[in-house]
Amino acid sequence: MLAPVALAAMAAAASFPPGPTIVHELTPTSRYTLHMCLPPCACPTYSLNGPIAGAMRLRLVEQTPISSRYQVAAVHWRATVQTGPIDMTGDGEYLIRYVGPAVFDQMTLDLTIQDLPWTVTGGPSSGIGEPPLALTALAMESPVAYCRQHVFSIGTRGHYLADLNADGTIDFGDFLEFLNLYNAGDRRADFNLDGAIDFNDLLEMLNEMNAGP
Ligand SMILES: [Ca+2]
Ligand SMILES: [Ca+2]
Repeated sequence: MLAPVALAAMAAAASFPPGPTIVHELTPTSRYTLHMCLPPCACPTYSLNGPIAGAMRLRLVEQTPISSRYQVAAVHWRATVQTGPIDMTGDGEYLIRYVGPAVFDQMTLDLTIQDLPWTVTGGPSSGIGEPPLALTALAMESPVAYCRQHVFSIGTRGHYLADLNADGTIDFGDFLEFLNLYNAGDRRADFNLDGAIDFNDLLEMLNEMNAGP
């Protein structure tokens, strides 16, 4: 049997209305490093590195007086290193904690990189805000496994998915813009990223409008 406190926590989590989806694009200074041949491998250690680009989506899913938890979804990043492109996809969470006047943030991502699963963690970034519309100098790394390690130094710029006219808010003007994109078959109307533009995307747009801000 679940304790009353646990039940209350579940009810609170279930009833929390999710916030609007924020699309975070990596900024051009974002870098990726892949360390190879780490111990216990006996080959000479070397590193590949290069810029990394792409996007991910953040959405507020839980808020308490001392923390905000954002679901991270649709991570689609491509690093370009000396041997060519390395694609990575995944999801995770972004947590902001308030301890007195201090603010801490942490990103945890479950990524698939070259067909292998990796958990990447990092933080804090600088310039933390609510909602997080920019992440600056966020350093993340994976554990060492398969004799290698993934290291990231990223920055992002965020905007609301539904803010199609880029004025910082979500309102009827964005809905009209969505209808234009929808009718034109523009891929920006593919809100659920399934490759098709259909009624499900329209429902997503309505959900985003209800979510605010
Ligand atoms: Ca707008
Ligand atoms: Ca779609």
